[in-house]
Amino acid sequence: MYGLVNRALQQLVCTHHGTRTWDTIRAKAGVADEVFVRMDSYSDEVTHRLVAAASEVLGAPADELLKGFGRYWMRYTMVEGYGALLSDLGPTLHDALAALDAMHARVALLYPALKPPSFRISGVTDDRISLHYHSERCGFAPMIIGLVEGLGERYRVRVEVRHAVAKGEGCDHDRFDIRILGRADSVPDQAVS
Ligand code: 1DX
Repeated sequence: MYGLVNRALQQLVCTHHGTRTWDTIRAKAGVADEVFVRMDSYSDEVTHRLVAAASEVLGAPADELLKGFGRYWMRYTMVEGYGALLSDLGPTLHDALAALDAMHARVALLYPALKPPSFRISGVTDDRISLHYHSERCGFAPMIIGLVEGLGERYRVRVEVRHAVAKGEGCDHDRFDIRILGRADSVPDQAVS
């Protein structure tokens, strides 16, 4: 994956736990890079090893870290100058989820080494959406939960995301069942941290 992903992970850990903790994680993961180059390609293994090491060092399940990383990615890419890509996904969360492939197609025009995941929606009602996630990659499903929660923050709606079907359980992709619980205005900000 593009170095941007590992940069985001580094930034997330450094912000919450400091650079010394990051160095411990990096050493445990056996990753020599002190910085990641945004537009260089790295093996997915680097990201997986960093998440596994972070899980050990921080004493948090890897799935939880990936979920938090998904939420963080939405804010990080905004701040790092990719906001425009994410700002015209449409007026509602439904629209945004339906527009993810088009968004990735635009990113891939700019960054040809991108191996974008693919998303499809089904079962749409006013407050429910199923999101089908196809990817060449394995192990990132928990991050998708956080990404959808992060999109929810963007649209100021409270969402509940359930990993309904995991890839491999007789299915070639993951499915997430999303429920929109209401406007986010009334939520205490623990939902944002
Ligand atoms: F629901 O692949 C909302 O490298 C979602 O299965 C999901 O193949 C938003 F400059 C710039 C660059 C760079 C911008 F080239 C990426 F470096 C991409 C910014 C997407 C914002 C996908 C990152 C493929 C790298 C992938 C989990 C798991 C997708 C990460 C989340 C908006 C992004 O992203 C999987 C790669 C961007 C860029 C967004 C992703 C690669 C997503 C989402 N992906 C690189």
